[in-house]
Amino acid sequence: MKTQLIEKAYAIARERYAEIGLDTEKTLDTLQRIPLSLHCWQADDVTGFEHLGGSLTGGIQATGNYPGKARNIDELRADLLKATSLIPGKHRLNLHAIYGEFGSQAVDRDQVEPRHFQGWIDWAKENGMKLDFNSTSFSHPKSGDLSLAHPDPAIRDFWIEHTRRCRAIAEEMGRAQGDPSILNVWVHDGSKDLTVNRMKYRELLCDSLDRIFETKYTHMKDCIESKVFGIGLESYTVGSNDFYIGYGVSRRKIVTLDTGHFHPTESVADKISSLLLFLPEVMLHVSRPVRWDSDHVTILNDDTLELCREIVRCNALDRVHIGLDYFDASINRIGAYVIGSRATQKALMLALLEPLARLREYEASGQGFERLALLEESKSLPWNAVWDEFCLRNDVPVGEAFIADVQQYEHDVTSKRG
Ligand code: RNT
Ligand code: ZN
Repeated sequence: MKTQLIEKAYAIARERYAEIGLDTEKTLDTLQRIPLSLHCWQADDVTGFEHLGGSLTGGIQATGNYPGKARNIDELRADLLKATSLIPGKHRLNLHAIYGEFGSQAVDRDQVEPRHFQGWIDWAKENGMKLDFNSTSFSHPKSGDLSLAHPDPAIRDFWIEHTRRCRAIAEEMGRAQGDPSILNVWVHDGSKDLTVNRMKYRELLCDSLDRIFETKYTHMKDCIESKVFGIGLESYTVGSNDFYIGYGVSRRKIVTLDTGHFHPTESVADKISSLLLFLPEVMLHVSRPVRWDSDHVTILNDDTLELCREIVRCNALDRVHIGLDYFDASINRIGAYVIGSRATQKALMLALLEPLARLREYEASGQGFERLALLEESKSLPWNAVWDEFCLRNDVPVGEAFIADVQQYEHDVTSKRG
């Protein structure tokens, strides 16, 4: 698209928004300062760099066999840089414990150390990125249906040790980057069939977490992620939403809301204000649930939009951390990063361009028709011209132009991978 045309459209959009009391320059500025935490695991279908040779377990699945997945750390880094070159703004990188630099060594989960992530810390610094982190309880011989809630003390202790070490790694990342690294703890623990001891496993999980969180750190933040069910673990999830809200509020831990981890008609957006009343911060895993799968590529749909609107309406952009979490192995993986990230940013932009003051006046004076009418009309205000301007100013492709860049990279790089 011609630069001139983008700027012309933006100038008109700016005037149009000014008419309803919105300053698009302010919107551009705000969006510029919202980092997404890009999940490292879209590039390689959640494989990681351990040398255990097992498959993906823990009730999650990356379906599809599109060629070109990243096979090692260098390929993963190259793919991430390609993706971020097509996404406007500065973003964070969310690593999982299985993505350490283990060399040719088999480093078991209870042996991970900050030094295995020093390369990432250096690389992130070089590329102006900050790191977040995740413990990995799945894809391991010691993780059957249970990990932190395992009744066998040896297995439970193993996972407690792993998670403790992950906190120490996140602390080191946070210290090095001068900004807290957020450590997300998600465990798949659950049961395929009816369980008659729901309480027991929850007690074990609660105790494990208390032991994990014993050490106080200052350069990292803890968050805990619930789930509704996993594949093969359909009847019971130890770490349910209720469990983690209770745990988070009583222990002052950040609750992670993964948009794919709730019943299909439940609104995740509606949870933001409730959580923020009782906890200082919230972490998000923005995803797209489709039937049984919680991890399709994020798109600009009503769910994503409503989620972002709620963050803005709660005036909570500085209290909500926005991470992405999906893994699609059926399409170009770099393209998947770009689509999901840009969709989330578009949703944030739309949310920022809501004529909130006017809507709230209507609401306060009981003008229901006026509120609904303005909500509807604001959907078709020229926000896309503001979005294009945002891309232009960030020197990334405008509109669908990124498709060609992804194709080019596929032609030059990923298609040559075995
Ligand atoms: C799984 C959770 C979890 C994972 C990552 C890989 O259902 O969403 O966040 O996706 O840890
Ligand atoms: Zn998640």
